[in-house]
Amino acid sequence: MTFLLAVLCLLLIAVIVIQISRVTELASKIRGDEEMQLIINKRQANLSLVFVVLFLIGCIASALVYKNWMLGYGPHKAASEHGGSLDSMFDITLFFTGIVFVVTQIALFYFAWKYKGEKGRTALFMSHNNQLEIIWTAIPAIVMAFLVIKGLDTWNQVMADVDEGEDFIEIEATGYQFAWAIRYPGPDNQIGTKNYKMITGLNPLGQDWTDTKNLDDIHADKIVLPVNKKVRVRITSRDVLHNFYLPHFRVKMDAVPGIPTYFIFTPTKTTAEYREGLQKYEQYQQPADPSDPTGPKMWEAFNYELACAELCGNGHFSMRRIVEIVSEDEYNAWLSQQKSYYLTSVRGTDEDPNKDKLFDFEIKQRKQEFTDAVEKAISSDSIADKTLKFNYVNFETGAANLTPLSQYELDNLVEVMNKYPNMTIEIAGHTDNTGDAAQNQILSQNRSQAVYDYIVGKGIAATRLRSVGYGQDRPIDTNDTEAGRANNRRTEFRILNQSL
Ligand SMILES: [Cu+2]
Repeated sequence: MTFLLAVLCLLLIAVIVIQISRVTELASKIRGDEEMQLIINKRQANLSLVFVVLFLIGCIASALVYKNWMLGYGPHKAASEHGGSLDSMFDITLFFTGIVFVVTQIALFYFAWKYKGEKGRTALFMSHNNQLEIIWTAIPAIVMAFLVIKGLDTWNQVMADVDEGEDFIEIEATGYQFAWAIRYPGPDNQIGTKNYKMITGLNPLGQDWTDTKNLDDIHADKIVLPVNKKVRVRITSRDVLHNFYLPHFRVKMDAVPGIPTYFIFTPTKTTAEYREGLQKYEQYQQPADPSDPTGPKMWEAFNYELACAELCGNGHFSMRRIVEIVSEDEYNAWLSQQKSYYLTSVRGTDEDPNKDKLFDFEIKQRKQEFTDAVEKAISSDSIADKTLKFNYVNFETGAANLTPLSQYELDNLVEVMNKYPNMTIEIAGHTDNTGDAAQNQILSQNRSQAVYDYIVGKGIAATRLRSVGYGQDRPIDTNDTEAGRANNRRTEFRILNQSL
């Protein structure tokens, strides 16, 4: 309906314009061309005066109406330490260019009106005027020099790198089509090295897993930072040009494949504080989602955001990421929940170069788990609870040779048996149902014997343990799936007796 009305209006305006031009044509026939031209000159000259007045009023009015939506004004004062200096630079430039803008617009249309074509008026011939040329060269030169020098000074302050020994958080943002990969350094506060040649599906950034700095690095799905703490962002790209843009912090830097860039900033307002600032303005009282009038208001739904400011392809828009500025405590709480990407996604896979060794913290962690489980089994009365599975004892396929990593868990058992000198145990081997049952029986017996031998070899009296092979007779899971069969292939020990 609105569309139809708009089309009708346009049609009517077209008809009026055509009619007026016809009337003018007829009038010029009656009055003669020259006289008609003078009338048109006068009319156009007056219209240009009307135009400049309406235009300047429009400029000022729109600036006032949209002031509270624009960065740098109203509630959108910079939320970072350096942001204010960029904003004031912007304001100073706007002040000078604003003056020039208003004066030149007025002069342009005023002169068009004043020197409109009139009967008997001829153009003035002036070859040059030194004084005028000096004035219009000198004034812009002085203003420009001032703006450039002040701009350079601001630029140098904003782009300064961190000083040595300074306390800061370093994170890394890698742009790719079409998202940002955000990496935190983890507890060691150091971002690990990477190499684009190492990029795989499992290793999206090409981190070098032989570099221990990488092992605790975190891949986060948003940027969370503590307020009033200096942040250094390493900015890179994996494919095409992107641009790391945090509008509310006045942070903007190209992400260039092959050329690492950086930006340093200190957030000074938490997300909650920024929302409070918006709350004071009536523009932000509208519902954030127009189709849900009772939902959160615009100020409540506000979030800082990371955008890509380079047109990088058809999914460019989807590079938006949420940025949260929180208190130091909230930041630490969030950080402690984040998991190392290596340990959660790469550890133990074929891409893990450290597959055949255990890290100290893993040895400690597994020992803690083991002793906790044994303590629990000791204090329980049920036979089922007293049966414990070796989680990390493994054999070579089809054989009874212990893998080197099995020793850690067996050493834990030796330690427990030394702690409880009266404890006696049964070691039980189990297989899945693939292959021949009699063969499986022998294999399970040999495997439990291998564990027995290891423990006795560590000085535990042979009378305190016995080894049994149960073959495939006691599955704890289905033998129809690979996962189930893997569960059934196991070595267990059962606490027969202990004196505390
Ligand atoms: Cu992009």
